[in-house]
Amino acid sequence: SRRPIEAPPNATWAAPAKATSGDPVADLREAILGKLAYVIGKTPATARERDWFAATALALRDRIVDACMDSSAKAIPHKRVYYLSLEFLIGRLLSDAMNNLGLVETTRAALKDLGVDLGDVEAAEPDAALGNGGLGRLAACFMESMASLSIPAIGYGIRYDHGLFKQSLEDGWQKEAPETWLAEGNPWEFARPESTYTIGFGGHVTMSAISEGVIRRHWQPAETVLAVAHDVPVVGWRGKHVNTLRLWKAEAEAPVELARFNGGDHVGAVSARARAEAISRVLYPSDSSDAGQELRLRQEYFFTSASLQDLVRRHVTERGDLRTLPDHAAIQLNDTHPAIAVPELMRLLLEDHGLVWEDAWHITTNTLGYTNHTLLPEALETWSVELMERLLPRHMQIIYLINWMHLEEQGRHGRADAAHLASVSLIDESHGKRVRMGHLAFHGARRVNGVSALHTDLMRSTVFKDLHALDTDKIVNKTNGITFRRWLHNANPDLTRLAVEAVGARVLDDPEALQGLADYAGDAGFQARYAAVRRSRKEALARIVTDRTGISIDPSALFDVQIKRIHEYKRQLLNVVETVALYQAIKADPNRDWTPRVKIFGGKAAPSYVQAKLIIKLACDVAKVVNDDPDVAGRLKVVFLPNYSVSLAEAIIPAADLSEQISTAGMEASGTGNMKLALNGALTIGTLDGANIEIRDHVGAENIFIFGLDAAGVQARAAEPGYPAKAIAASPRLAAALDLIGSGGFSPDDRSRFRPLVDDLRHNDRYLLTVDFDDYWRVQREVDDAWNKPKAWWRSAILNTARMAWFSSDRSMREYAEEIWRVRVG
Ligand code: T68
Repeated sequence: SRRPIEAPPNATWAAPAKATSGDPVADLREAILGKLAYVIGKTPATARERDWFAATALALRDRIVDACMDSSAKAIPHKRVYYLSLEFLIGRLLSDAMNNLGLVETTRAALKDLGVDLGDVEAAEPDAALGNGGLGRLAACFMESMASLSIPAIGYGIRYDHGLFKQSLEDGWQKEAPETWLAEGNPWEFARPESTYTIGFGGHVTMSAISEGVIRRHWQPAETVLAVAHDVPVVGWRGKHVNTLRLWKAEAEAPVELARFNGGDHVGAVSARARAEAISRVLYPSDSSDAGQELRLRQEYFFTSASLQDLVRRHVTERGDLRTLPDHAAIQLNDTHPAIAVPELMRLLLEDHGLVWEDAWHITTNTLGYTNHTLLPEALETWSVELMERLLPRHMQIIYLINWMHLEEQGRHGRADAAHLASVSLIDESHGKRVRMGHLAFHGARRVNGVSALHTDLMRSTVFKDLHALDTDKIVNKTNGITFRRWLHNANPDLTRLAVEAVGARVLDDPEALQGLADYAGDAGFQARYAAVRRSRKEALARIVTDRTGISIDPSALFDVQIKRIHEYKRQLLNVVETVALYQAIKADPNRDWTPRVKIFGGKAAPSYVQAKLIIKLACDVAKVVNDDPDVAGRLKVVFLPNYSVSLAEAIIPAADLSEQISTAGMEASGTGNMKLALNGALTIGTLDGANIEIRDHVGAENIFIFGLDAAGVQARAAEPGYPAKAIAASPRLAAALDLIGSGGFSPDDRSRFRPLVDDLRHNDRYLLTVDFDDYWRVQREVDDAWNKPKAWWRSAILNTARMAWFSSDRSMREYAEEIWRVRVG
């Protein structure tokens, strides 16, 4: 069943990386020229930026391979982490690679010798947008931190041909176009056709008696697809350790059905191939699950099965006995997308390796861990039993058996009342039979974690309450983190230089050393330099804004930033309504000394999320009116930057003065953008939600702007009938802003355009925007005042940078390693 082996498209035949001239710049320059000539087939005269990028990446990849061969990683590690994630939002890799190898200046100089600017080359790298948002970016940060901490790890995911769609704004309406990051190949990856696995779908289950009284079941899939490995090396800080991100590409067993082709059916001859390859064609663009779509379940099973087959094969090769799998492998499920791993690992152990049920269950439940990222009911994955039976009949049998034993166990412990059984069952029978993937992952895992302290508490008290009661040690908290190499060193080299000058170079190796910056928070000279760094990043962002939107913004204004997926619970609409209220207030009292602000928005909406797209349109329509109104000139500007991405985030975050983290309390599991912005010295305006609470605890309540209801307050208020009407009646300012929006004040061409948004707020307001509005307004005016006291403002900003040290993903990974994976660090 192996596919025919072709030469990998990205094979390299150039000279070995270890050149010997003794001059690192000359060596790298020659290496780049060699790649340009012999891999890309171009001369410096004909090379485009994209060619220089590919040549540079290939030359650096050789260095990574050298680091890999040099490192002790050659020896079989005692235990490996396998991080299964349907998304890895890695963005660009060149600056990570250069920085972690200590080759930024060497590369800059080598390219300069060739008349090429490093910045242009970096800009020519397409973002690998293999994820939607926080969950996918978290996986990328974790991979970098594991490599930096020398935790042996393999990340497993899908090599999507098309990552997250490109967003454009046509007259303020979001339009989606396919993303094509692989159009010119991927110089970072190694195709590994020798690591190819067969993945089955559909069919039926047969039985055979293997000895007296022992029956084995065998799945006979109706359809098979190949999963072909493509490896991207992930190099850690100072090149000490290299891990692998293994992404699976779907291929057909037969590239063409020759008989059909010869019979004249030229299209039909490749239809099976198209169906197979569809699995790794596109990333699902929704950041809450696309309920029930068959292709989505095929993607989930495809990459989970390939990954488990791969790691089981590796374990058998290295250790022989599968019974020791829990000692040598920790498999982490990033959300429920790979939760089918529970029955799949059971199936592999039972059917392919002949283990008995009890042993297989022991191995499974001592190897798997599950991370939950949401409690929103509509985002909790379930699959209809009907679809599962059709696509994965053997897995459905195994799930039923697991569930049967699980419920029997409840009976034995005297917990057999119907309500309890219905609540802990892996099958939801309330509206048709559906498999609850969260329950399945929970039951199959040794540890289950939330991603912030509040979120973990809410897991225990809400969605997983009854499962939690069965084993109160199972749920643990692992607050998210971000890699400082990407989000401080690479995104903000000037600030990093300042930190190094203040507290020493060890800040590069130890995020905790950033704390030392606190000593300089009140120092006027340091404040001036810190502010100058911010100023230069704001000027750079202003150029990008003008380039991409035609809007000119003043770098001396307060840059107020909300960048994240567009979602009602994240409440971009609250920010827009406050913008409208501010616009009205300035127009009513133009002579007051208003604090100049630029409101900057960025983010994509799921293509089918009508309400979210209307919020984008509203932000754009408000921007048009506000930016053209001479009455507010110099005080208020509004910008919606199109096509928000990892690389755009790297430009926006160092330029932000204010970070908007304003979700309805209890709804944002953690947030990680909040951490990136605070690390770069933006002050947060936010609710007591997700990791905001822990950020406040670290930076100090006097260095953050908190407003609104807390999670308990939200629960209580949401139960009061008619709360939006009451809140609007009590707030003339809110009422006026809603009236203006609802009556077409920003949409003269279609006066009823925004009625659906306003009507929803008046009559429904699931996210309690109306209830939090007045407090948000009040605290925004505190922000205005604070901005006018620069000494105190910069002191707070510097303290934010210093005290965000704990939010390094190195800390997160250490905690996972010790408390979930039981794997050695370093
Ligand atoms: C985010 N979740 C959380 N989901 O919203 C955020 N979902 O609070 C948290 O900080 C982050 O995860 C990391 O823990 C997501 O980003 C998705 O992207 C997603 C994608 C597909 C299906 C469901």
